[in-house]
Parts: sequence; C-alpha cells; structure tokens
Amino acid sequence: RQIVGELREAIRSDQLVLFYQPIVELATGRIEGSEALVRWNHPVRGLIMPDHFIPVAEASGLIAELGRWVLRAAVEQLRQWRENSLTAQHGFSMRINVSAADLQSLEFVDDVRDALAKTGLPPESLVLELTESAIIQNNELDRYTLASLHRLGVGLEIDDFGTGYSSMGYLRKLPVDAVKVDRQFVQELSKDSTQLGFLAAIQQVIRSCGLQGIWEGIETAEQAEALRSIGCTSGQGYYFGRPLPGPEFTDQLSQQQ
Ligand code: G
Ligand code: G
Ligand code: MN
Ligand code: NA
Repeated sequence: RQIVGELREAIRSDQLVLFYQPIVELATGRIEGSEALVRWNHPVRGLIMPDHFIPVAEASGLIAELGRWVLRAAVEQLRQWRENSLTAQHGFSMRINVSAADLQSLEFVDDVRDALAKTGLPPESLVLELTESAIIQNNELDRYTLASLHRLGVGLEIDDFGTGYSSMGYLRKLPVDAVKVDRQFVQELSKDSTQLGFLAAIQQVIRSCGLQGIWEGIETAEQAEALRSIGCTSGQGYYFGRPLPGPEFTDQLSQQQ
C-alpha cells in the first residue's frame, strides 16, 4: 500500500518526531522520567498518532527501522538534557516503547548497546517498555533477547499491566524492574469505592516483588492523592502533563531546576 512507502520515506527523512510525557514522583510532583511517544509529522496530513501507523510498521516489517529511529532520537535527547544539567545525573529515566517484533530481532540488542555507547549514557537511564503479550511470548528468542537486555543493564518495564495475561507469577520470573499499571485501574477509581483497596493490593504485590510501580492515566488531583494514600510512588497522566514536543518538555524541565 502507498502508506508503507510513505512511512519508509518518513523514517528516512526525519518526518517522525518524539513527544515526551512526564513521569512524576507522587509525593513531590517532581519529574523523575519521561516516556517518549512517537508521532508522524506528515507533510500533507499533519500530525498522525502512533495508533495509525505502528500497526502498519509492524505488518510491513518497517517496525525494526522505526524502533531504531525512536531509540536513537530518545537517547540523543536524554544526552542533551544531561549535558545541560536539566535532569538529575541519577535516577532520571528515558522510557521508550518497544514492540514485540523488536524482541524477535537479534540486532535489537546491538542497537541498544550501540546507542548507549555513542551517547555515553548509563544503561539504567534507559528503560524499555514492553507489553505483557510481548514479554510473555515465551519463545526461546524472546527469552534470550530479554536476558541479553537485562545483562546490558537497561531497565525493563511491563507496560499496560493488567490488560493481558497478568499472571502474578510472571512478575517474579521475568527479568523486569518496573511495572506500569494500565490506566483502566485508575480510571475506575471514581466509580467504585472498593477499587482503592484493589489498587493497594496490586501495589503491594508489585513492591513485594521488588519492582517499581508506575500508575498511569492520572487525570485528577483526587486520583493522585488516592494513589499517594495507598503508598504508590510514581505516576503519569494528563493531570501532571500531556505528551509535549521536545522543546516544550525541555522548558518544563528547566522550570523545575
Ligand atoms: O499518545 P499515544 O497515542 O502516544 O500512544 C498510543 C500507543 O502507541 C501507545 O500504546 C504507545 O505505547 C504506542 N507508541 C507510542 N510511541 C511508540 C513507539 O515509539 N514505538 C512503539 N512500538 N509504540 C509506540
Ligand atoms: O500504551 P501506552 O501506555 O504506552 O500508551 C501511552 C498512551 O496513553 C499515549 O497515547 C498517551 O497519550 C496516553 N495517555 C497518557 N496519559 C493519559 C491520561 O491521563 N489519560 C488518558 N486517557 N490517556 C493518557
Ligand atoms: Mn508505554
Ligand atoms: Na501503558
């Protein structure tokens, strides 16, 4: 299809652009990380959201090239923030979304290693967000890739936790460092008063496995306060900030210095 050709051209001619959404420490509101979210700045159609072209990239085999572009752009942005002292040298993480197809590619581990080497970033400052279904595919190659990434020292995070297989057992078995709890859990908070106890239990399981829990989809002060009250430490959502283009996110980082 025509869009495949256009997308290939878009990746090569830098029509893709990364937006960044803050991840904050709930106790203080301080930005402790960012999630990079790709958009396609199409010359005619304007800004296209990833839901419209990631599936095309996955189906056409362009996803590896797209993933490599995202990886390079994200680490370069983080390198610049660090160079300008906009992020703490310790603790701040750049999180990128990794597609299931990336784990199937042996080159992906090399790409990550190269990106870190070129920028001189400590491996733990990069966190790869993987969906449950990608992480739990359970084939030999995926397990090998995950183990290799873990050995490199980059952070591994289960994204959209609670929407897929969600076996609690996986939290202990997989070499992951963090869990991002799907936004549906926070969004159901206001509808049902028993929900908070349920979220507290999820947070406890995550903590007892030694993992960092990040709660996404926080849209109101009440939701943020409720999560704080049950011991959640990290959050993300429109209440704290929408995904912003690099220059605007950079301004936000400057303001908290
Ligand atoms: O704002 P948002 O519309 O950005 O994201 C929609 C979906 O697209 C999310 O599920 C997100 O994980 C996915 N997504 C955003 N950026 C990327 C990316 O760089 N790579 C991959 N594989 N998925 C992405
Ligand atoms: O699947 P993943 O979690 O990577 O997707 C991130 C998506 O969630 C992006 O599309 C982003 O724009 C969206 N998002 C981020 N914060 C919020 C929020 O507070 N509410 C809603 N509804 N969506 C959000
Ligand atoms: Mn994500
Ligand atoms: Na998510």
